[in-house]
Amino acid sequence: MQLTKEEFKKRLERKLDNYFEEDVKSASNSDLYAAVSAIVRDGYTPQWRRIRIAETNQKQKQVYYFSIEFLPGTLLKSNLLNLGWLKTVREALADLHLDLDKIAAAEPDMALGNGGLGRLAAAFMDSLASTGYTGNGNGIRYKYGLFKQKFVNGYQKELPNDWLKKEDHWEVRRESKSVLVRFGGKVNMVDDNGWMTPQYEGERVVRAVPYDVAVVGYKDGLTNTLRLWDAEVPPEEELNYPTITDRRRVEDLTSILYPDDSNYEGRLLRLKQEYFFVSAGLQSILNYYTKDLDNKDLTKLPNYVAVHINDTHPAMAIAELMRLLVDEHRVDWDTAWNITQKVMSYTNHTIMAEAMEKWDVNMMSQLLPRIMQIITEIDRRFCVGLKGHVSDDVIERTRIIKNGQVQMAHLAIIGSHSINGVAALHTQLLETKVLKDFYNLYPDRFNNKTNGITLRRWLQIANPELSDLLDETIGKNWRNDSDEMLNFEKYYHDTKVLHKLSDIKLDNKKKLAKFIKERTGIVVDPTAIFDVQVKRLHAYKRQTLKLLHILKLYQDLKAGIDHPKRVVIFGAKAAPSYVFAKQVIKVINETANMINNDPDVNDKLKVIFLEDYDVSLAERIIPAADVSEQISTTTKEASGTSNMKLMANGALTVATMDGANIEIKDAVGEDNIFSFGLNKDQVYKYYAEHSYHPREMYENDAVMKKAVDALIDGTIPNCSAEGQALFNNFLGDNEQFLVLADFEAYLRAQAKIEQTWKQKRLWEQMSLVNIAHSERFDVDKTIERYAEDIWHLKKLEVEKADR
Ligand code: B1N
Repeated sequence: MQLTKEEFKKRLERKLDNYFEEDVKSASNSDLYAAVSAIVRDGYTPQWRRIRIAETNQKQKQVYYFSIEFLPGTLLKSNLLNLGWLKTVREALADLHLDLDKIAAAEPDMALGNGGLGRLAAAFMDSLASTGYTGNGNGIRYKYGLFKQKFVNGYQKELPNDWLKKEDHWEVRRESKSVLVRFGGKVNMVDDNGWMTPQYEGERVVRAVPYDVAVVGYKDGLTNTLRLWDAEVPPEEELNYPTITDRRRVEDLTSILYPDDSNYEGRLLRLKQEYFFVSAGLQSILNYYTKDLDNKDLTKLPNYVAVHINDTHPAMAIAELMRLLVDEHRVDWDTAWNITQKVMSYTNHTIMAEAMEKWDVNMMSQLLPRIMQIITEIDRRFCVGLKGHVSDDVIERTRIIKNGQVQMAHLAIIGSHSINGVAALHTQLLETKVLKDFYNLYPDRFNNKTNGITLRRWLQIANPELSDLLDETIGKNWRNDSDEMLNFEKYYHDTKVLHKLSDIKLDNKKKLAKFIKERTGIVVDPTAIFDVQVKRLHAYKRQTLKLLHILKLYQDLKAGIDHPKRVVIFGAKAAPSYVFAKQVIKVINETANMINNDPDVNDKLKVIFLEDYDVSLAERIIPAADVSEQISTTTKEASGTSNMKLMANGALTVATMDGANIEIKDAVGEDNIFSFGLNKDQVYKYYAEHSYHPREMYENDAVMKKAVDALIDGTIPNCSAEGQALFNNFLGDNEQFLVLADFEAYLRAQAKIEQTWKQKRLWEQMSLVNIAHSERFDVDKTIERYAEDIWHLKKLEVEKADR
């Protein structure tokens, strides 16, 4: 049933009255949010139930996406959009003098992820439901999401993100689906009627309780499930947890999300978290298979179940499925291994050495004795199988257990039928460099799946004005079929459309300017170039290169050399233990302070570092961007996804030829992107020959020297130690991110940006081309490729959504 405005108003009154004894006039935004979200829940719940029944009846294969992070952001507007109710509800509320955006702002972000990896997992959930595949998320219900970032004297401080303080309106606790997960103790193998069976002694038993969140597909899509696990003391084990400390240790298991992005720390609690959600997820899958589907033949499991391992964090799924099959279901090893490999697939998200998970054998043996035995056996058989077929060196390099450590990527590869990278270059580097030995062993397992983004959120929700312009020009069907966005290119010479495009951008920039004023007190000119770098703070992402450019612009302005007005906007969190990243934040903040308060600069240049970048803030910044900064050291950014969102919103990209930037360039053509910098061969040449000597570059380039010296000559107040740290880093022999090597090329690219900015029409045309070609990064296309090539899914047959 399509919801009418009148019907919505009636329901709203009823909910407000029932829940809060309020009416629309007296209710707070938070009450209104609770009431509207309840109406939304009522809207999808019947279908959610029907889909589960259809799944069981049709026995279609399902994918389970295992990820230690999911980063959906807020759900109210996206659920409204996907139900087809967004416009109606917005208008009905307006009739009542209420503002949907203000009501929606009462929802805390569901920030159970760090950055791109977690956001991708959330995008995949939305897309599976929207394209009609039954796909389920499996993850952790962290009590505290990613920390809230505050700046105090320019330094990053972290505050807990207690997102569950207010009740979450989307989750449903499913106590009946709870399972038990075991840690520690000793394991003895005993002969039970000819089957070697583990007997556990002194282990700790934790209860995993699932909280299900509905994933509402777009329009005629499905309603799928994101299952997040919480840890509790099992009622039957109360006596084994006599003290508060004992109990707290159980609760701690799911209390925090590790705030590291593209990095790895071998902490015991993290290992516990990984096993916890992997074991719980697999047990619930096997319960569904053997009980709900009433299937006793586990050799058929791969026809019904695909498990996807999102980076190595859930790689223990391979050993845990072996354990469940062999120990609990008494499947023989070879058969179990065959099943496991067919079920499992793995995505690699980084080639950064410091992000590669390796667990200490002793730690794993103590925490997960049976899992360690199973991994040891997998490793042994792997080595035996290769002996004589390849050199011993290859075996040594590829085996799972080495130097007292378990290499999780090796486990993931050996136990999966598919291994993919997240952009063409990244996959190529996996095949030819990082995982070369494995590629030689199993060439057929490797494939590329370039990332995608939820265009629905980044256009229809974040940029409704641009979405309306697309409707007016190319018709509305792009909302269902993103291919049609290519038709927007036909308006390349249409002056009216180009003007509209720039009016919309200006409007979005005014809104952001207002927000910046409210948040920081700083006034920015909406007609300036809005130059945006939003992503985690990481040395390889090179916010530092942007900083050097800012210093150069500042020095020019001081010397009377003119530049078009520019507002540089940063959003970035640093991992709390990442010293260098935090030093960069401090120096950028002090530089911003200096520039923003220098009367000589006037408002020619402003630098705004917005606190606490998250999905909601992204929705404000991205539609207002003119320039998208994608300036990582080539080979280091696996894909990037902010590059795609910014492009879809008409920002022009300045980019190294790294990650998916290359594919953006392929899509728009070289005239519609500002590419610069070292290519991958040049980068690897520096590494191979140890021939990067930045000091020479610095001594021989007066402009570079002047910008870099600003870090240490007292130009920037209040950060001499941090400035010195950056200075030393840039000039260090063989500095691995090659910041100074790209400096000059970056300045040239920025000069070209200034030239282009002065040709307003050309800028608008380039922007239009970028919007049109962002269809290539529609996550639904990515998901179709996963579904077809890796998971082998068919779409579920359901009656068209009756919502
Ligand atoms: O995954 C994104 C990519 O677009 C980015 O290029 C890539 O950097 C990012 C350990 C990670 N790689 N590795 C992580 C996150 C958390 C963690 O604890 C590693 N994130 C990425 C999506 O493919």
